[in-house]
Amino acid sequence: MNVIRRRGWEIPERELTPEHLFFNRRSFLAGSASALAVAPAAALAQRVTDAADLPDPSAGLYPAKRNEKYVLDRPITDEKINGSYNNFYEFNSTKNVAAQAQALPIRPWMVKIDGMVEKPIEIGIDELMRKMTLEERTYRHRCVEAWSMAIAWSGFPVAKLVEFAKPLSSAKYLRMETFNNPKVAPGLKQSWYPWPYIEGLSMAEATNDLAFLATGAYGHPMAKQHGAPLRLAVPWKYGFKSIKSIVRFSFVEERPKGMWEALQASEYGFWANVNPEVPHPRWSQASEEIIGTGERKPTLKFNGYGEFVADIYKGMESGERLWA
Ligand SMILES: Nc1nc2c(c(=O)[nH]1)N[C@H]1C(S)=C(S)[C@@H](COP(=O)(O)O)O[C@H]1N2
Ligand SMILES: [Mo]
Repeated sequence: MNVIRRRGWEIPERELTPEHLFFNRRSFLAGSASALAVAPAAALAQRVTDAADLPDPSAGLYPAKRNEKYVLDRPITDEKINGSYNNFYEFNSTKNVAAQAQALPIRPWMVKIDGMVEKPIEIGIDELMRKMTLEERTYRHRCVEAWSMAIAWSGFPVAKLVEFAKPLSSAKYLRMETFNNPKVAPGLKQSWYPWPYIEGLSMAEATNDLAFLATGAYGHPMAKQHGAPLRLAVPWKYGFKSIKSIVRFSFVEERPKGMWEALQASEYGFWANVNPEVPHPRWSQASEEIIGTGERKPTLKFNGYGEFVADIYKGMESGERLWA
């Protein structure tokens, strides 16, 4: 195993339970015996430089005007802290993934919109952004691992993408897919994960105003480790629902199976809203540690966003499993 130096603010091991906690001991052992996706430092530094040489054509769009409707009950997490404590399993399954993630080329970046739509298209990220008005929103996110962060995203509501895509009325779900290039992201070679990363929303969830597609954070284009150039932000759901680096949106009739659900359906269900009263099968969800502060707070139902989203789930409580 690689030894990772722990920063002072990092959550003590005993309080943190990784999502991927070894579903299959044999594949875990196979993984640690292999290179486990850690590139030699020199090669990594070279790739970071190469990627940094390309100017981001969208830089001029930031900072976007803040939408004051979404207010925080805590300060925004320091950018450095937030940018060095991430989950991005395509690169590796530690929180120390930022340097490796710089290898992801984000231009050109084509986004497919297909399935049950009037006309399937493929569109470059910059053209897509030109069709949208960017706004800034401050959101809190809560990972199922029991840590949380607050961030100022820039982007546009998922509802605007839906409007642009013109889905047929028979479409019931929005299925999203992350890039899948093992040459760039070595975690994708770990064949026991059901790649590519998939996530889904019901149309009611997707068209709720809180469902957001982020292109930027902290007043500039989003850092690659946060899922540049386009990631989902659904703050009332556990972190694993907020798919990063999206390349495809498909409008479908059948409920999509997300990557985590495909891996372990009993722990990571389709609906998976935040509920502190329903423990994960292996640990409590009652409280969370705010990264960078050492502070623990009680977790709120729907992560505190019930006033915006609870209605979506009315009447489903008995028939559907709404929690992770
Ligand atoms: N493609 C992809 N998206 C992903 C993940 C991932 O491994 N791959 N991890 C998820 C999980 S478990 C969390 S908690 C959030 C973390 O987002 P952050 O690193 O920006 O805080 O991203 C989510 N989106
Ligand atoms: Mo997560």
